[in-house]
Amino acid sequence: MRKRLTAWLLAVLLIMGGAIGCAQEDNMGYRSDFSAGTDEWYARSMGDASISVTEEKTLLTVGRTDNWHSPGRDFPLQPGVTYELSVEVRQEQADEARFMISVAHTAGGTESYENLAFGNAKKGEWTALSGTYQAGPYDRFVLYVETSNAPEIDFEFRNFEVKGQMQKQVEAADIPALKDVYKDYFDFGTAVTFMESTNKSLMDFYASQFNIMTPGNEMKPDSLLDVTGSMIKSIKDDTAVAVKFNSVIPLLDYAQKNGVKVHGHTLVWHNQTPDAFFHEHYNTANPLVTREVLLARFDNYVREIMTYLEKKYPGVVVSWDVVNEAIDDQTGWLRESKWYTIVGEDYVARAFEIARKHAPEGVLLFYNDYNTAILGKQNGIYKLVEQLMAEGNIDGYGFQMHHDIKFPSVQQIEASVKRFADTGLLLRVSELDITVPDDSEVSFARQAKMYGDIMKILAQYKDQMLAVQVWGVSDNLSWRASQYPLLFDGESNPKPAFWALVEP
Ligand code: 9MR
Repeated sequence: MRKRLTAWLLAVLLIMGGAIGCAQEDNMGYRSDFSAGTDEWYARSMGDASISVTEEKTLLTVGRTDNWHSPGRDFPLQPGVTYELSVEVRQEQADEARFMISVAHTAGGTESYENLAFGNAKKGEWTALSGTYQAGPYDRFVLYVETSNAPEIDFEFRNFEVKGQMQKQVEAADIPALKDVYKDYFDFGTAVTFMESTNKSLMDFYASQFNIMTPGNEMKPDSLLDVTGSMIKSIKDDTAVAVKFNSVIPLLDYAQKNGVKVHGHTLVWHNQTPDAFFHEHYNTANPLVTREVLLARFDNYVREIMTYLEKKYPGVVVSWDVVNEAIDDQTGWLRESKWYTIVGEDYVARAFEIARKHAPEGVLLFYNDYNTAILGKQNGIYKLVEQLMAEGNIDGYGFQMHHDIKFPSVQQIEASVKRFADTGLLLRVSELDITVPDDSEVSFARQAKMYGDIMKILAQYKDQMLAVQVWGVSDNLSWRASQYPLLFDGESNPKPAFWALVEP
């Protein structure tokens, strides 16, 4: 195991992909050097112009005929992170020339540009430019140095610096893939957020391990419902709904291109649903809508979503959580929510009926909940699921399984899985994670044991169990990051829990 770990560590230490020369480059930033070559700077959009390293170890650009003829270099910037950028430039041909550091960024194959730092360089004087840049949701960033009013001058620069957290080139290293380990049992997956889905190297690593992914937030009503658009549509028809897909598109694109399945989460939930959805004309100052209007809105909402997905991403979304967490932990029956208030006791059944009406053939419909291993709650979930089965619109039950090494016990988990398996429904584990109090070896060993024990139970139900998904990959990106619940540490190294899943 140590050997495999070392191989993995070596692979992930290939940070920022093979820099040459003595440029100072690490996960926190970059400083140009040019003592051993152009250091991966290249002539970008340069016509006949060319770059070379001078005796003073600066990077010289000559033969330009346009302002954007400039040297550029790829940087693995991380969307959302703010960077400090600086460089010193010098030119000998104009009395004064205006310089900029700019970025050419690419998303979905389209390149676009921003100017980030500015300075006026007087003839023969080294001039510093500095600025900041918060990286947007792009999958490629090329930083370059250009002019804005001196298209034909030659210029040189030195000390190009970028400070801030870079993306690691996480590689599908020499470790087993969980999707292969469990290929005769069930799909193995994870949750993925928008930020992760825009990071190509991270996604490649995830796709090397997992064959099904759930958007962590991006298919919830607060992501998919376009409140302003719905408000406008509601002037004519208060049951009309507008939807938007911008935050889930990067994941759907990736999944489609790479043959990864997607599980949709979630059509109905008491959380992360804009209040406007429940009010007349989508205005929270107005009264609540009637049962009929809410159900008609939901019907339109589901139809819009399913139609779009089927048209643009046929076959990608294989299953949905139709309703999430309807049962209250205390009462063991339906929790208070706007859905419950407006529609009444049968809102879950109506949601399934509508989802069934619009779901493409073969797309499976799940009820999803947590704390299934706790008897009081379990009884309520079971009763609800039985009612849904009687109407015939539910395909399966999803156990979230947000656990802790101390609670619940493996026996409780086993009993709950058996009880739902006995209904004959399909099953999935939708959000598995197991918290520990600290990152000590002892805690990680106990965590690994519990992951392994749970997998041994789940494997017994392989005929009904469609997928097992962890709720995130690396501890630092988890919703419970301070309790280290996942399979990889913040550096993408596999933890004992990962190896326990490889050999439970
Ligand atoms: O992982 C999600 C986190 O990013 C959100 O802040 C949170 C807000 O409601 O929802 C998390 O996902 C939840 C999932 O949708 C339903 N089960 C519990 C998950 C963890 O809170």
